[in-house]
Amino acid sequence: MFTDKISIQVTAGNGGHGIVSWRREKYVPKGGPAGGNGGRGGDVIFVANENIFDLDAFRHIRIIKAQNGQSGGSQRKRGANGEDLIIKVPLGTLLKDKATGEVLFDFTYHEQKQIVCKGGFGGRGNACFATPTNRAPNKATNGRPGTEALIELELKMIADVGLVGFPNAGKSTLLTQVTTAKIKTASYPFTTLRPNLGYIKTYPHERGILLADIPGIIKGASDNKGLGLEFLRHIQRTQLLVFMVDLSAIDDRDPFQDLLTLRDELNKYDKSLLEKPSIVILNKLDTDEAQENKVGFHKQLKEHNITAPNFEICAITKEGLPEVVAHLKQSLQIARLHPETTV
Ligand SMILES: Nc1nc2c(ncn2[C@@H]2O[C@H](COP(=O)(O)OP(=O)(O)O)[C@@H](O)[C@H]2O)c(=O)[nH]1
Ligand SMILES: [Mg+2]
Repeated sequence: MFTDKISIQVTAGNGGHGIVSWRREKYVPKGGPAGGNGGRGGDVIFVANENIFDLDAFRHIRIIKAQNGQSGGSQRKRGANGEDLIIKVPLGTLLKDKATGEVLFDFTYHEQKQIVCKGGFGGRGNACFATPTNRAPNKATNGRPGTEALIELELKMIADVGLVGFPNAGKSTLLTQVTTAKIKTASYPFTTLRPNLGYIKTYPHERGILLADIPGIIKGASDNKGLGLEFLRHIQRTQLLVFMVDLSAIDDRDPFQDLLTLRDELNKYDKSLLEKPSIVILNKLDTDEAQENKVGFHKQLKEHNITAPNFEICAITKEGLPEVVAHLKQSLQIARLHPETTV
């Protein structure tokens, strides 16, 4: 579970001003006061929507402002109200006061509505101020400003794909290359480590794919070496695992042994992890070493009866990545249609 956060300044519309105006009609020499009232400012209303799955729509929005009410007109005409601004958010969104961190609203069901900022009342025109003793008031009031708030939207997201691999396998590079929307996350509470996340937006009203790089998966992770356990816990909730190996075998590593070690660590922590759908990514195919190692690697995959689909890529040049992303999309679509079949 990862937390995505976005800060936004929200402002409701101001009320329109009332005006001073006088009746001017043919054959009516002394026209009375006829200045209309201003319209009400629009509210900013947040509504939960079950067809939205992330905060991606807010990624580049810093300010949300509803329409102002219009000023009053002559002949007692009332100014038009500002339109309310409806903002859709995914279920599970927390709306917080940015300054205090206090949770103001918690969106839990479809179409749940909250007025977050209230539009200002319109001002009054001079027609409103006429009294028996003052039939020609030369007075109108201004509309009231809409309320404002600096808010934070917070959404917990479950990683769909867990990326496991030794340091330098190219996990961060892969995430950067496939990411279409940057998720801003908090650090883990007990460390300064930030999970390395990639989010692939598929279609506007479809859940995208959240990939989480699970650092700390090294030999001994299941004994909690290198903060392994916390990350392994994240892996349990994912739908699909990506084992990433550096086929160039720098530092005299053995890529296939790396794969076995990764699988072994997962297995030691929770046997069911290896039953999850998974793929194997062979990275750094641009290097001569990888070209040499790949034949042996495939042979050993067969010998060990590891049937997970495998992909040869070069994360740096993006070669092979479209195929990986297409596979992830397809597998997750199936997993989401049949949630009971995955762990
Ligand atoms: N030649 C080559 N180098 C790569 C490739 N992908 C990643 N690297 C390099 O490998 C190093 C480690 O990559 P990084 O993404 O930080 O690995 P991580 O530790 O698994 O996150 C970096 O210097 C990358 O530039 C690749 O496809 N080819
Ligand atoms: Mg990294």
